[in-house]
Amino acid sequence: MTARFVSPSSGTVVTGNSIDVNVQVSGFQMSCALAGKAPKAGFGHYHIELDHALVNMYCTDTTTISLQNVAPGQHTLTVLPAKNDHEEVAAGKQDLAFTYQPSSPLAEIKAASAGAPSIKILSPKAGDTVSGTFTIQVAINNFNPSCDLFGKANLRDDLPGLNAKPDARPSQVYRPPGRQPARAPDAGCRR
Ligand SMILES: [Cu+2]
Repeated sequence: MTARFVSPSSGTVVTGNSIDVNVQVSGFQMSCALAGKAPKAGFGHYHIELDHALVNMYCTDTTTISLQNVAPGQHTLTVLPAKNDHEEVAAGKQDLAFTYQPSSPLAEIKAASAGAPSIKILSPKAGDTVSGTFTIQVAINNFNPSCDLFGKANLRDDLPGLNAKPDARPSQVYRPPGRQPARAPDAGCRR
């Protein structure tokens, strides 16, 4: 199993606040439907890391990586093939260096003082019968889900110096799953 960046090319200078990547895999077929299931020869997905911290899993050739809370300078993107159970196949990975030189940097998202984080499954209910693909609805308490912060440093509310007021920017406001535009592996947060 291998995964390679088709684009961007190594050493690219990124002036926008996200990176569009195009990945080509070989030796397996991509399937997010099989993610989290038992490994099956010939199937899997790939992971992307930013500076060796996992951003997410992917099953399509193209995706976009947010540079929210990323400092200007040199960084590394890594693409790694993964089996259905998320075991990475290190022999098939590729590292790519890039420089982030934002022309209009994003405002940093800071820690919000929010109390003890928790999450609860609202649907399905215990004992419900489900089949095929089904929707999970959750209630989130005391944290702001953010896909843009995947793979970035943790924002802690237990360090007084980092405390800030909860920010109501759209990227941080939780939308119930019913209002999500499309189902995606990372649909549990808002871009
Ligand atoms: Cu995975």
